[in-house]
Amino acid sequence: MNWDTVKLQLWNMTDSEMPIESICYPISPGDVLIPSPRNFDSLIDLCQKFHGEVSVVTSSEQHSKLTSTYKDSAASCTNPYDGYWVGWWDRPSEGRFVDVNSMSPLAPGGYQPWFLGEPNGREQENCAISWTETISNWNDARCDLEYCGFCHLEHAPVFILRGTP
Ligand SMILES: [Ca+2]
Ligand SMILES: [Ca+2]
Repeated sequence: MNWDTVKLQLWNMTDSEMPIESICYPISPGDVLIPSPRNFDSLIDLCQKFHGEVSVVTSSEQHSKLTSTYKDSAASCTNPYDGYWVGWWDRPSEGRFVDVNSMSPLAPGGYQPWFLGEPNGREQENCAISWTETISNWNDARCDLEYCGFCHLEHAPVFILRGTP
């Protein structure tokens, strides 16, 4: 059969226009959870592909919000470890945690709720995560471990397929 010339006829069908929102919907801009674990470099790459950047936690309000979003989606994150990337690292300069996007250090009095004794990983652990289960404090973890993370998107070119009614 030559599919270029074939004619198909559909019976008992009606066509109708439907609003795109009924089929899929855009994710709101802001801190968008990437619900699959990946290492920190891979999260940076992915956020850039979405024309955004890694979300950097800078306040307790934002921290609570992201933690609850993460917990709501923890099943789809299937993290091998508890926690999510919070956007601070000391890879460029050991012991000096900076915002991964701007490379700015934490302002005096800024929000960075390390767990007691953390950060403790010296050159081995350079990327900060927030735990979420029994405590929500931060830990410096190895950057090559896989955690879920968030991208900060001004525009959200990500759609969730909703299925047709
Ligand atoms: Ca370190
Ligand atoms: Ca640590």
